Amino acid sequence: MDKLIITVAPVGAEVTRQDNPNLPLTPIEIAEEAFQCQTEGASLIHLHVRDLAGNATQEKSCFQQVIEAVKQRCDLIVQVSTGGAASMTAAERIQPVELCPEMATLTTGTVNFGSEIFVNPMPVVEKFAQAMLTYGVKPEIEVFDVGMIHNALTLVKKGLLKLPLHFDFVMGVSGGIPGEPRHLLHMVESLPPDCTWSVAGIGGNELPLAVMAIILGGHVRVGFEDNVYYTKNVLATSNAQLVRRIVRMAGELGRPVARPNEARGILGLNG
Ligand code: KMH
Ligand code: ZN
Repeated sequence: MDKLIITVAPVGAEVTRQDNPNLPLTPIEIAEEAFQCQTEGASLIHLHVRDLAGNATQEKSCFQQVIEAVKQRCDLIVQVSTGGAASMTAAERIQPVELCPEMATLTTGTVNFGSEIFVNPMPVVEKFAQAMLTYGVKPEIEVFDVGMIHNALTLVKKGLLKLPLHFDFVMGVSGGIPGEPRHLLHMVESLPPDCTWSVAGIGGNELPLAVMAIILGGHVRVGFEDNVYYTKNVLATSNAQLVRRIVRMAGELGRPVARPNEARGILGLNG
């Protein structure tokens, strides 16, 4: 089993300070949180960013500022979101890929997203995949439902994605696949050999699915984008607190945690 890669998603496009007052929003705050999370054991940061008014944006210059601030404070693998917010256009969402980050997300299908629709028709997904090839960015396939795995494998056949792929199973979104163990097992069993995967459980799904991933040889994503609570009705004090708990549980379960450069090796990012 590989060492455990812990991804932190410290701020999503939808989460607000009303949900958790400890949410980092500015470049300095996100970079400080990144540093604290790396100190605790994270090796990858999944990034959404905000404009000066605190609104979600995919503006390249805003991403650049945050990426520079993060890189000054720590060595985490930077993965930009191309999902953005459900209301954004594809042209808006793809912008940060042009900054040539180490990784970017690629959602391979459309899904209901609460009361909205997260729109990803295949021609758009193909365009995003082509952009990632052009800019030398490793995709993380964001899977909100099981058909998205098969869509990704179709893109492999078309030469737009390369094996082995890294998948992230986002489980428990209202409209997507529920966060039940049997669904995680089915998705893991649907992957081609040598692919890697992580799980991002939404809300109360975060911790049980993380424990399953630790046991099964997958990897784990935590953070305020997915879950703002530490336990039921108790808000997390920071993203780092959520990372620390996963490190502790991995230790109890005998799974060593990967440092950023070890995670780069596992994900094939070295050169
Ligand atoms: N905010 C969601 C609509 C991603 O980052 O790639 C999409 C999302 C996925 O968060
Ligand atoms: Zn995201």
